[in-house]
Amino acid sequence: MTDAPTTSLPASHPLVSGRTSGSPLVRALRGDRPETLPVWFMRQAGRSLPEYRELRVGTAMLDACLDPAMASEITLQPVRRHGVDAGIFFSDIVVPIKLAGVDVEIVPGRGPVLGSPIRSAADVEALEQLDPTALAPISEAVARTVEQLGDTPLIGFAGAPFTLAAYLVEGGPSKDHIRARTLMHSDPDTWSRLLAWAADVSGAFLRAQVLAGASAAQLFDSWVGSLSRADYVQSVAPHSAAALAHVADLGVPRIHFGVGSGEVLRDMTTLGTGTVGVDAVGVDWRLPLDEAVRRVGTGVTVQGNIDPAMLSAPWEVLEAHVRDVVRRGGAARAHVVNLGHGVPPETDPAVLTRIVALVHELGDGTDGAAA
Ligand code: 1CP
Repeated sequence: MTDAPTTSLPASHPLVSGRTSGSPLVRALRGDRPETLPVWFMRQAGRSLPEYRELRVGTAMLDACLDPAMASEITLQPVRRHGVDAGIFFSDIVVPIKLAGVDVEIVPGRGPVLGSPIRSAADVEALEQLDPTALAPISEAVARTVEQLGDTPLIGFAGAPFTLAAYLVEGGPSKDHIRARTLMHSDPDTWSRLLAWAADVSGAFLRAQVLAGASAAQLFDSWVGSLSRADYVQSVAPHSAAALAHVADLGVPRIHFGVGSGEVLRDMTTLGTGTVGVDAVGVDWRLPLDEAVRRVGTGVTVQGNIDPAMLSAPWEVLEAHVRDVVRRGGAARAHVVNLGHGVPPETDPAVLTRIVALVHELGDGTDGAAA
């Protein structure tokens, strides 16, 4: 195992007190191969669980995120049910934007929608800084959750500046993020100031979660796949690096995930610099993990990449796929098993529980048993 990095976390933090520092997730993120592979699922907290749907009745999504008792309970539900190796904090990438005063709601069946999109230099100028005291409900929810999780680590997360900008500029979900990419080229100065603002807001959100007890931090750049490599390196990666820099002094393992990221996977690993800049890189379902390792090298842990579409396939088909993912992940220094993107809402939760049991039977993933 690599040495624990230096940290300015409080002594009571689970990574420092030792509660989570020896967990399979943290060990794998730091480059070790624990006896059993860690597994968790993006979007494990949410719509696939009946207990989630029941609890959410009558509460709007962002209100649920800002209610510490409810956010904590929703975070814990999949950990109890599936026996996954980590909780992911129940929140949303637009929560810190809302706390900074932006008029945004999450519309059921659609996603984040803004009252008015941010498109001009004046719009960006008018954005306010996030008052750190506004993050109190987040810190409280994380602290409550970590208390209940015991030795199981909690993953904190935030949206990467580009993915946030895709919502801010478009005003809601969009297919190819055309308006956002146009702004990047037509007004690079406004673009850069918008992404710098988003990096600060996301970075503060991430830092609050880690200080309150999260043992890992994941940056979601879900829409990075719509960018060319040149645009990513020049106009996006430095801002993602700035967002992650908010937790650099804390020594918490950092995961960088994107969808459709094959062209930029190496740059997501280096954050646009010459050397590895994160502990783990999340890979979507399009790229086999051994090919991902060929692209990013063995200086970083890989996370992924069960195809979410396989969750509704017959078990024999899914099982063979999971075994193949684990076998290919054997090429990496370490592997955190996950999906290639989030759990689809219609997924049968029993299937997720079964995957966890299977992965835990496959040992450290390198003994060929998975073949
Ligand atoms: O009513 C509901 O249940 C709303 C559905 C929902 C949920 C459960 C949304 C709206 N957000 C969430 C929670 C959420 N969002 C989590 C919780 C923890 C977990 O993973 O279990 C996380 C990590 C996110 C992050 C998030 N929000 C991302 C990045 C991850 C990803 O899936 O790519 C993105 C892109 C969003 C925006 C968003 N929020 C909600 C939706 C439906 C969307 C996507 C909309 C679109 O397609 O553009």
